[in-house]
Amino acid sequence: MRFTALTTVLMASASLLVACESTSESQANERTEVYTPAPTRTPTTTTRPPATPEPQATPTPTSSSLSQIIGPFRSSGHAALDAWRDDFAQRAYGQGFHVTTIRSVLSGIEPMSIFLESRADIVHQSEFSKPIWEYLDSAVSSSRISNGREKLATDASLFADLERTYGVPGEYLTAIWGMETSYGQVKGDFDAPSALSSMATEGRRRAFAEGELLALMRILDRGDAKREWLQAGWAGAMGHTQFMPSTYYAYAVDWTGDGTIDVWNARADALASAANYLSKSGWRAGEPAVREVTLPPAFDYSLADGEERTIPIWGTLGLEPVGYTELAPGTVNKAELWLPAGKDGPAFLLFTNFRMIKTYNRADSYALAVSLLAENIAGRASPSAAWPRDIDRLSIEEVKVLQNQLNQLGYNAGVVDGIAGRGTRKALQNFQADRRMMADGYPTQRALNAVLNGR
Ligand SMILES: [Ca+2]
Repeated sequence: MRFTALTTVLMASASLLVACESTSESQANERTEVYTPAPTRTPTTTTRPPATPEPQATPTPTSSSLSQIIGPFRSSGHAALDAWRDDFAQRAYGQGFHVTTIRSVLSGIEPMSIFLESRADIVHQSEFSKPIWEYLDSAVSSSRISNGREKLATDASLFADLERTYGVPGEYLTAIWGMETSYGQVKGDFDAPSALSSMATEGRRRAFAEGELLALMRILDRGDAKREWLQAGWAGAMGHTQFMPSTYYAYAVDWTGDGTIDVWNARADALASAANYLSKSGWRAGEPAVREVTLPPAFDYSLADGEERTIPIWGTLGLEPVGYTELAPGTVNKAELWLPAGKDGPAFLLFTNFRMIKTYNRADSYALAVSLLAENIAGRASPSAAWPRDIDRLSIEEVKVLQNQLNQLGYNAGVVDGIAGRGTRKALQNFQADRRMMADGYPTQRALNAVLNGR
């Protein structure tokens, strides 16, 4: 989701979501609400001025008098969390937040073991060891597609209004909703202040977590939400479309017009907020995110190199659209060719809107899942080409060997982490191209052998 630091959390958040989804059906607790169409309404919060904390009337108090003003807090039972809270509360006060706001956010926090007994790395690694087709099998499952079609039909007038206002089609909003929370079934029932406070106490992402806690204070000061609503996934992402507090503060809107932005229970508020966020990030109305293509025989796979080229160039190179009459709508200028599973799998042109989805979560696999889910929800079966499920993939340890060897040979595969991301694939492609090999950059046993023999 969105910008820099947040994306990392959401990558982790999405991976946990995927990892947990099969066991989380019992969390289903979606409230039903009636959506009343309001075609001419502008969301009310877009015009509301940002709440700036009012300066405190008193001169800067000393540290001991500060703790008298703010505290004391009742112990959370975790000494490090308590110590961090005392310090952070004083700093929040120094930034001008009211004591009542600070106490509202921080009083009832509880330690969360996922941060304070560090288990997050295990979750992180399991996603990246999965081939993309296994990730897509669960992310774009047939049940998620059929549920998405149902949601799109049920709220047809809402989605039409949102597309008119923000330019984002209903199938994409539905797909993000499905990816983030399985259409509101798995929103997370952690207390957001507890999650972010535990993250801050753990320390590695303290500045980020504290920034998100300050955003929660601003949200309460502005009157958008109530303290007891602030439930989140384990990493602090909130509601139907899993907004981090700072994203909520900057982009969430009150579509229902009741004066609150209830992304937890009012799906119309949450979906409008996601649409507003994508729109403000630069979503291009009338354009897709991806389009599947076929490549001609003897294609130069080194052209799938992350570089954008114009649509006419791709046409000249022999790319053909799959399921459409043209490679891209006329308004599209440039696209990147991506072969997620190398030459033997589906090929896609990626457009600007693919990058917009990556503001939600910067993983290419996530953006592809949203795009394919959207296509399928809209009734267009995609992809049409099969994934190379029997290909001789590399284990995490073998990818490390590949990365290390590429680095030694002078191809910059980056950090040796066992994750074959864009950097590793580009390095492998350059190695292959220099030796006039088929240069798709997909890390197979054959590719590893070539690199090991290529010194
Ligand atoms: Ca509302």
